[in-house]
Amino acid sequence: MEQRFDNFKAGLVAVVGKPNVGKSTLINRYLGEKISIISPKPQTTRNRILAILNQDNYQIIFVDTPGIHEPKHLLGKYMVREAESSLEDADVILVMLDATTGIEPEDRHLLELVSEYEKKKTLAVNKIDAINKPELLPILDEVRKIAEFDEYIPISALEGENTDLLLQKIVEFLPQSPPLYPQDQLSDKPQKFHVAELIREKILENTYEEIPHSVAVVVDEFKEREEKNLIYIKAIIYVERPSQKKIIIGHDGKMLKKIGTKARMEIERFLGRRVFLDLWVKVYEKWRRDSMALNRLGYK
Ligand SMILES: Nc1nc2c(ncn2[C@@H]2O[C@H](COP(=O)(O)OP(=O)(O)OP(=O)(O)O)[C@@H](O)[C@H]2O)c(=O)[nH]1
Ligand SMILES: [Mg+2]
Repeated sequence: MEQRFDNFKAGLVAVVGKPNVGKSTLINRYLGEKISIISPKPQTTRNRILAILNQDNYQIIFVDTPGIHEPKHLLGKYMVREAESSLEDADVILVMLDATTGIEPEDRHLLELVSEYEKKKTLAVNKIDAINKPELLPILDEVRKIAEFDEYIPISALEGENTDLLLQKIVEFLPQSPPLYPQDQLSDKPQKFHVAELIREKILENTYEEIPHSVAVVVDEFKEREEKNLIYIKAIIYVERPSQKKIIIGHDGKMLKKIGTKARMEIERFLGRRVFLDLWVKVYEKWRRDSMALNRLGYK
């Protein structure tokens, strides 16, 4: 029987904010899946990723975006462009702030930018689990001087405080529309993308300083091995310098093994299949500053 969508709502919700405010944490909470990787390091998300929440009477297409910052190289420029362009297509704009840092220049820039859009806008001040409640008021006062929102909601994406209320407001703001994507689809990215990201997440968890930012991961092969009932995945980890390659491989290959084991476990959970993960590390000098390299590594 053909489904009717008389009372259905659907639309794009751009989730924007400076790096590390908790955009991906919030979206994963709503989806109940790790659609986007998360880390305590800023600039974790690098691509615009659609995460699709399907319910009986609505479909929210969350647009997870890279944190908006002052770019220092071509990769950074690409990331900020991905984030800012998501505002154009959005039906609803959700700006996130971090209650623990207050309003910084990057937040101010973004607030000024979104104030130019005549769309439904919600402000979420995140990480309220980590502050004393009186610290919220000065943040909201400062926001009001720069931009006006339809809703102001303090939340904790980590602990789920007020996240239901925020979701309810987002649904209210959605336009009447039939679903925009098939209702069994969770993301706009292929499985290979999510696999590469899960590997990158494990690298972010185990490396420091410049390395997390210098790493790109590409899945080279993704093959069904029916005789063994598993999926063979070959992935290349690109770094910018031989010294970084040495650190990622580690003494006797121990670091790469640790990254590989942790990544494999998450990938198996994500795919619901057994996986053989074959990891290689290669040096690709200055890839973050090279437009051809960015294209080849999936930033296009
Ligand atoms: N205390 C606290 N920490 C949070 C909360 N939400 C997210 N975090 C933490 O903040 C860090 C960044 O979270 P992400 O979800 O990766 O942030 P993001 O905005 O997607 O960051 P980018 O992708 O770099 O732009 C992680 O360590 C999260 O665990 C929260 O509500 N409370
Ligand atoms: Mg993110």
